[in-house]
Amino acid sequence: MSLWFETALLPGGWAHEVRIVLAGMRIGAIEIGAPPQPGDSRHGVALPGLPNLHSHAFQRAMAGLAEAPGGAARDDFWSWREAMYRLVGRLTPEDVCAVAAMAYVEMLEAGFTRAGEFHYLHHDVDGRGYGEPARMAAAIAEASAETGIALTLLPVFYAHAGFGGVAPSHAQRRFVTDIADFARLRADCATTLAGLDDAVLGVAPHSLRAVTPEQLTALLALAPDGPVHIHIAEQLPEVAACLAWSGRRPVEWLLDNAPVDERWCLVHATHVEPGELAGIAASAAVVGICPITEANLGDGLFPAGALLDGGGRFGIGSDSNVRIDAAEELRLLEYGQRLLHRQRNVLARDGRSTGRTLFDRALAGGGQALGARTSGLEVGAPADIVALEVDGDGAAGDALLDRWIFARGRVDAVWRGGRQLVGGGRHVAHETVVARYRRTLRRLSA
Ligand code: NGQ
Ligand code: ZN
Repeated sequence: MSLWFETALLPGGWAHEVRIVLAGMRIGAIEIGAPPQPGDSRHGVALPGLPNLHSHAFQRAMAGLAEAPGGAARDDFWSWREAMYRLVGRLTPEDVCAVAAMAYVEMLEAGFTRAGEFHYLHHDVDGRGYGEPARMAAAIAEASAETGIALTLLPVFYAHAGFGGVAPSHAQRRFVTDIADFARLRADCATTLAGLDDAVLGVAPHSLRAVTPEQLTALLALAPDGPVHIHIAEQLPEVAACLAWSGRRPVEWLLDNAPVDERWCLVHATHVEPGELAGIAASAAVVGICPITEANLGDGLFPAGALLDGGGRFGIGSDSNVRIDAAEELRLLEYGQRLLHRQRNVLARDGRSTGRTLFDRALAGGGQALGARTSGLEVGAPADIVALEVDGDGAAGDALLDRWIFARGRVDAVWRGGRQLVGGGRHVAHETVVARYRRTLRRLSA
């Protein structure tokens, strides 16, 4: 089976008339300047699939449903979290599978080929563990298998409601374990993932709010390799609480007290000072920026230009999944910087266009953060390929990425592990997944 593209973004740059010969799940050969052969599937622009480094799939069930003031004196991240916890109180494993499948279909249709699932909804509605500890993780794995998206599962350890070991609230009962239970849960997750192609297992201390320093050390001992993800410095009250607890800002504390290196993904890191930014860059960790969610929740703007100036790395995540769109995440990342600095093309680097810089960095950073390092479309790599429609208007090279991200442009087809999952912009299981998702939402809102 071979695919033929008018043009393709290869690790060495743009190439024309590119045949990609599939060898099972991988790329077997790449021919450049080759005419299409009879039987080749012909397409426009080939890009490597993007990693989505931070998702809470279940939150797709409240997308667009928390956009009216809820009666809190101040509607902000924390009041949104109350609404999110109300959803958490109701979901069954079947619901989670249906909602996650919807989110993963939308991710694939947008050009994401791997999801980093920051998974903390572990227990039954009464807060007790399921008979099978990783029952909820199995629902996530099932949604991944059904939709075909590659999965990096990040089982989350959650123990406290605030810095200094504050007891968890009732609303957090479905998340909470001790280290021994978490070790069993994570081992069960490994078994669950064994049947899933290219799956990666990591570990995720939820945040410095939810985990004590001792627990953080114990978690790292449980997971000596693989990705380590943590939410950090997303909200100013979190920075203030961390300062009150330790005298250090969250990122500062983490860099001083944990072996942060290239395994790590610092999710958000919105509120950082120059010294912290330099520390992140020096550690080779990836910053997990989630522009749509950070805008939706009123988090603030991460200083992305300064990160790049200091040699730092980033990837993008869809986080709350309020809207799932890879191009839009990249666009909003740049637009936030433009509005802040009153300049244009703030994140363009190395003499390349903004779209190209954003895409290359998000590809490399996302792959690193999800334990699936990639330099893109090359022989031996997984055949994770996104085809954009061609407009036939003469745009070429980086302008194709710029147009996809900033102007107009649609994902036409997507292959993940050599299997075509999206054609004509639609996932092969779109209808069934949407129908089941709607039934699930009707039941949840009844
Ligand atoms: C989460 N989401 O775990 O889903 C969090 C909210 C918290 C974001 N931080 C809960 N965007 O951080 O306490
Ligand atoms: Zn998150």
